[in-house]
Amino acid sequence: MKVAFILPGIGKKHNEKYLKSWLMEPLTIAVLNKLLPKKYDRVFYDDRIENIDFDTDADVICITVETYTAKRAYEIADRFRKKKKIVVMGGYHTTIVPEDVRPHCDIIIRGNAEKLIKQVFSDIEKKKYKDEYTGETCIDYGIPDRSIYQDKMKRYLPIALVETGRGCHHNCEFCSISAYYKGTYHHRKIKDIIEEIKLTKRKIVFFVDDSIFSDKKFAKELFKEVEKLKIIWVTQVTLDVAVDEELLKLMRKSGCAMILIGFESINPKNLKQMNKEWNAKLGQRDELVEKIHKAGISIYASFVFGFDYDTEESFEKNLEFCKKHKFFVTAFNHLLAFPNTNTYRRFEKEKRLLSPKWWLEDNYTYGTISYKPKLLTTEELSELCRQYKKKFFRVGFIFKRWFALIKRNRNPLLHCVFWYMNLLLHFEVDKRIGIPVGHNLDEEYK
Ligand code: B12
Ligand code: SF4
Repeated sequence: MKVAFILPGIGKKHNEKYLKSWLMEPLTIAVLNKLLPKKYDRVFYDDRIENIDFDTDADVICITVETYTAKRAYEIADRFRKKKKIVVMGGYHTTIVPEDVRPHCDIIIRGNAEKLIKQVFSDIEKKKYKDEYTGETCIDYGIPDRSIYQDKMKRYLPIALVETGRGCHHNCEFCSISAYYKGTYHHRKIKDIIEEIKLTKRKIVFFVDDSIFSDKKFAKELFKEVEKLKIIWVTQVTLDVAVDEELLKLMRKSGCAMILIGFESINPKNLKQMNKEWNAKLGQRDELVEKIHKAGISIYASFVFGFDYDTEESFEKNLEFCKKHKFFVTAFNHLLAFPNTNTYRRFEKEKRLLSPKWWLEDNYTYGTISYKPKLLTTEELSELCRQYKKKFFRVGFIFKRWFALIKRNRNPLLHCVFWYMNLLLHFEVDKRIGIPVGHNLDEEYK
């Protein structure tokens, strides 16, 4: 039996390449490749960079589905099903909104695949499979098998993606992690993580965890081991990281160069509404940021606009905050009602969803606001996000922030990352807006 793994792309504008900053190695596929029993043949198509062979001799098609890639995933699935292939779908969107995915596949996998895959494929072989399987949270896969995309490595950004754990102990209203993992957290074995990093041979590692110190004891032990590898690493954490000085010190010593922090909003009323008021209660935000900077760690500050108390002034205030702290990079994104999150349910109740299945709309493009904001119009919200991103990525401000980085951290590799990311994002602001989500990518690589 032969299996084809497919990572669907979001879409891209006609005659333009897929966004470079989205082209990271597909860790999900390496993990699934590891979990699939060795006896099966396999092939992988990365829809972001190559044509899918719809005439493949694979018997089973495994597609990973995120909300943004769902439309494209369904199109691919429908074509394979016409050819009588068995289509299996899994991933975030599948787990969170199975009813959306069900009509497009033969088997739906909800949750983690670790404890299921063997069973599913054995059932397929016996032609006695169920149409739905639910996996419990489990992250015990040993070391992911990247050999399936080794030939494509040059096309991806030169950063290794590694998981240390899954889930997050918080429950923010808008978050898909919270909808998937429901406030739980599980971590891997430290020896597997270290072995994996060594095998990737990369000097920059992105720990893709959403909250790397949900288990502090584990995190501290991990960082002591990572220190021996002499790598630089980046990750995503919550602002409370600044409260524990020992943790910060261990992070820095082990090579942590940058952390993405979801500040989301600096307005306490917004934070309360999104169930993230703990963020504001930690203490003075400015002091916490300074503590992190003082530890030599840079910040990728992530903000989301469009909450109920946001006006144009919120953008200005946020930019002031960014100017004050000269962040490494920022994201000024608009709020999105991801399906089955509490934000989605609230908007549904308040009749504010402009399109309940925005991700499937024909004319849905990246940057389109799919709900009614309270104090801004949809056009204003979209345009303000664009304008303020532009302001942040102005060349003059990039230089100012670089001078601040020189004082904070002198690692030359990090300075290369700084310029690479800032220039890339400087040029990508307008490129992102209007990307047709689910746009048929088939013809474009020929
Ligand atoms: C790394 C990452 C990125 C990277 C690269 C992503 C990539 N595809 O290569 C970058 C930074 C570029 C990125 C960008 C974006 N991302 Co992102 N990203 C992640 C992150 C942090 C890790 C993904 C990962 O590798 N996980 C590890 C793997 C092993 O876990 P997994 O995918 O869940 O797979 C397991 C199961 O779900 C299941 N499974 C998954 N697929 C399948 C398929 C089959 C057939 C089977 C059987 C099982 C199965 O089995 C696996 C093992 O148990 C996740 C959050 C997270 N922690 O997972 C967000 C996440 C996936 N991203 C998200 C979003 C929204 C985006 C953006 C749209 C953000 C934006 N506004 O621009 C873009 C879209 C880019 C794109 N799709 O091309 C959301 C998706 C939410 C949703 N409802 O779909 C997530 C969940 C983050 C969040 N906080 O909500 N992202
Ligand atoms: S802290 Fe981050 S990952 Fe955790 S629930 Fe909130 S937004 Fe999601």
